[in-house]
Formats: sequence, structure tokens, C-alpha cells
Amino acid sequence: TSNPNPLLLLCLYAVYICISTSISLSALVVDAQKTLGLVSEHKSTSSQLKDSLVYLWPLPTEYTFGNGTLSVDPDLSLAVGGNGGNSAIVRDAFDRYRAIIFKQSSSKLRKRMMNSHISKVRVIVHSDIEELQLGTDESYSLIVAKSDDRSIIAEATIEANSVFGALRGLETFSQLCTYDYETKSIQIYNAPWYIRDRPRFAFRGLLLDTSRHYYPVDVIKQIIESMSYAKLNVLHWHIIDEESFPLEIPTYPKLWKGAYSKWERYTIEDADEIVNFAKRRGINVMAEVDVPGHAESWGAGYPDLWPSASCREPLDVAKNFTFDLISGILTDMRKIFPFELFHLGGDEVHTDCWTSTPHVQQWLRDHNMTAKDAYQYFVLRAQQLAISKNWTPVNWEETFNAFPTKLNPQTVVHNWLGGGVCPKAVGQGFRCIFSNQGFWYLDHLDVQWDGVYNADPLEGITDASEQQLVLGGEVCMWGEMADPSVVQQTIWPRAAAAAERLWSKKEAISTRNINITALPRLQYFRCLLTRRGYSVGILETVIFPVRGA
Ligand code: CP6
Repeated sequence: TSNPNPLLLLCLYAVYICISTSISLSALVVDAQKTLGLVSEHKSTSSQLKDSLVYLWPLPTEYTFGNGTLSVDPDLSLAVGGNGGNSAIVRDAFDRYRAIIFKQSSSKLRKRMMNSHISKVRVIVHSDIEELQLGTDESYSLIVAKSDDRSIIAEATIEANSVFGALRGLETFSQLCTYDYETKSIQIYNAPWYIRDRPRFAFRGLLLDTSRHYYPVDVIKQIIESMSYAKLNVLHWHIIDEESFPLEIPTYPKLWKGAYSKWERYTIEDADEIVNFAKRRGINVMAEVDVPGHAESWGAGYPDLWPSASCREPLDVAKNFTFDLISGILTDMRKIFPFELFHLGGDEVHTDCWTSTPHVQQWLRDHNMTAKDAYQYFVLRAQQLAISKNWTPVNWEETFNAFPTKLNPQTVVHNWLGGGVCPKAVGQGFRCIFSNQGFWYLDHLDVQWDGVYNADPLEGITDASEQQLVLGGEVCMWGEMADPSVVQQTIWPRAAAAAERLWSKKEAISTRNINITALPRLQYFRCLLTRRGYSVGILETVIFPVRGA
């Protein structure tokens, strides 16, 4: 199309603002979908203008905004209310966010008291329960508005049922704050804001693999901190694998011999610190002990776990010692991992060592089992151990693919292969986590942000009650090709694309025109991460036509 006349643009913009403020005045909160619907009626110019106003990631469920500007007082204070308002979690988070908001050029900040300004963030938390579990209420509302039309005093008010909802609200508030170089002050544009927000899925995860490369505790904390910026809420800690066993297990202290070195280890205190750091950011840690495959490193300390010294995987199914040891590991880990989900792996089990090692062969004959039977036996026995310690087992999808009717019905099936197992799993009543490797494996560097963004955990599931069984999804940062020097820019910004898919309403972020509806906001989020101190990979414009456009 030809270049539009700037005056015409201005008119369109004014009309648009009038419409949006009148909506906000009449209804206070309208559906984001309606707002976006408005956009798609005037494609190109006005939609670009509109989208340039909402730099929030992930997009809130419902929001309206106006055309005013508010300053944020550098002496911003917190006022709390409700049963849970006085929580240390809320206070600490406020201090963190205040530091983030005023990080830029803080020494040069000017107090701007002449125009309307916000001096107080009011946080109301209804419940004082600080239990963080799957399905913990993360909803919140955020209002950024003047107390009344003539006043120059404005306020930000966050209201939430739980402290974790309040954390999400503080993140959104921080994203509204921008540094203005002209006035050397923090500004909130397009006020008043009325936001009501809640996650689409309860499980929004990132897998971190500390077996292939060791990550110092501080690096793990940085990753957790960045997850909270995108409202991700589960760190799937793939602690142990065949390459190394970095975690301290007091009951079986020689397992630690499987660490790469004496200093590439996590003590119980380290793990505890990570779990508590995550909790204070509304993030659960789901630990994984992957059995019976991917466990060669266990034998460095206890060689009896290997079928033989020359054939070392999977763990020896024929010895009770194997299961006593797993039980000991789970007992020790239960004390530091309060999350109700525990991952037992079960993927990529190659049983050749079982069928080729004489004593295991004999055991299979004695028990009248094939190698596949023994795989099932192992997985189910491990599940029983986890269940007996009051955990809900999660298993990689091979377990479901091999013996779907035998798995404990509580099992959460974790997809990773390309075949789309979730529709089948939920069809059989199992819960499911989506991590299709074609879209959500971050070690696949050829998958670009739009591929991540366009994938949907509910693909192929139409029945509403079956959709309920999809807990959400997880992006996977496998560790073979990543270490602390590159992990952040491999995770970001693509993990953020999945984070919005998992948080925001499907209709609000359709796969149509994502260069307009998503890319500018994601670019902005990418810059937000860099401002907050992270290395972030590049973002490419999607070449149209994309799927569904
Ligand atoms: N480690 C473990 C891995 C992978 C899996 N489990 C994996 C497999 C294929 C790809 C990426 C990662 N490295 N324990 C599969 C769940 Cl492409």
C-alpha cells in the first residue's frame, strides 16, 4: 500500500484512543479479544499503532488502557492489605521490582512532582496461605489510575487471592514502567490501566539439565529469576543423567562419586536454597530422577547397579539393591522437594544389557519376563516408591507408549517425541505435559521463535474434559550443547514465546499476523531482559505467509 498521510494516521489514532478509553470508562475491563478484534478491522496502520501501546509479555487476559501519562516516584513505597498482604514474599518481591524499575540511570532520576504521579503500590492479598503447588491461584488484578480526575495523586493497586498472584501483578506493573530520557524519570504511558489476568495453564515449565554440564547455583538462580519475568512457574530440574551425578544423597554418599569433580556438585543445602529461591518467585521445582535408562553415572559409586562392568545401562533390574537405593534417594529428596510432582524419567530405555548379561538373563527366565516386561516392572516399581512418599509420578511418554493400561492412573505423561501423545494420553484419562521436540526443544537451534509460538498444547484435543487434563507444557534446555556461557541466550527469547502460549488466552494470541500481534512485544521483552542483565538471542521477523495467516 502507499504511504499513509500522517494527518490521517493521527486521526485514526485519536479515534482509536477515544474508542478504547470509552470502553475503559464504561466497562473498566473489557476482553482483550475484543480489543484485538478492533485491531483486525483496520489491518496495517492502526493495528500497528495500537500494538505499539501494549508492551506486555505475556499478554494479560483482559486489559484496557487510556491516553494519560503518569510518573513513578523514585521513593515508591509499598502499602499492603488483606490476610496475606504482610507476607515477606510480597515485601521482598516489591524491593526487587523497585530496584529493577529504577535501575536505569537511577542516580540521575529526577523527582517529578508537578504532573500526576504514583508514590504507592497497594498490594491486597486475600489469603495468607503460602503453599505453592500445581494449580495455586496466580490470578491478579492491577489498576494504575488517578484517585480521582482532578487529583495529581495516582496509585497502582494489585489485588490477588495468593501471594503468588501478587508476584505476577508486580511483574506486570514493572513492565508498564519505562524510563524516559527527556525527563529523566520513570513513566507509565497510556494510563489508566485496568488489567485482570490469570494463566491459561497451571504448568508452565522450563527443563534445565545439570548432568551434561554443571551450572553453579548462582546461574540456576539467575535462570529462575528470568523465568519469573515471563511468568513461567515450574523449573524441571533434570539433575542427574548418565554423564554425571552432581546431587548429594546423604543415605548413599558414594553416589556423589559420579559428579564431574568435587566442586561440580550440589549439596543438600544448595538444592534447598534453589527450591526456596524459586518459591519466593512463585516457581515450583520439579526434580527428576531418570530411571532405569540414563543412569550410568550412578555406578561410579555403586558398581553393583550396573548389569556388569562392561554393560552399564539400564540399572540392574535383577537386584533388590537397585530399588533400595532408589527408595533411599527419593526419601532424601522428599525432604527438599515439596512440589507434588516428581519426574521418574523412563525414556530411551535400551534393554540390550539386560538380555545379554547372564545373571539378568537368568532373572528374566525365573520371572518369566521379556525385556519389555522388565522395563514395565521397573517403571511401575519406581512409581510405587514415589507414590509411597506422597508424590505424583511424571514419566516420559515412552512408558505410556509401551504399556498405557498398566501405568498408575495418577501418572502425568510427559510428551517429547513428535507424534503428539497428549491427545492419546488424555483420551485414556491421563494428565499430560506438552514438550514436542519439533517445537519446544531449545537445543534445536533451527526452531525459531514463531515455531515455538505457534505450537499449542491442546492441538488435536477438542473435548473440553480432555483439554482439562493437559496441565500445560514445558520448553526443554537439554545440556549436551549448552553451558553457563551460552545458556541464557539459548533459552531466551524463544522460551518467552512458549511462556505467552502457556499464559495467555488462545484467542487473544492467534497465530495470524504474529509479526504484528506478537513480534513487537517480544522484541520489547527481549530488550527488557537485556536491561535486567541477561544475554538474549536474536529474533527474526517471520516471513509471511505463516500458518493460518
Ligand atoms: N536426555 C534424556 C536427553 C534427551 C531425552 N532424555 C533428548 C533426546 C533427544 C533430543 C534431545 C534430548 N538428552 N534423559 C529425551 C527425553 Cl533431540
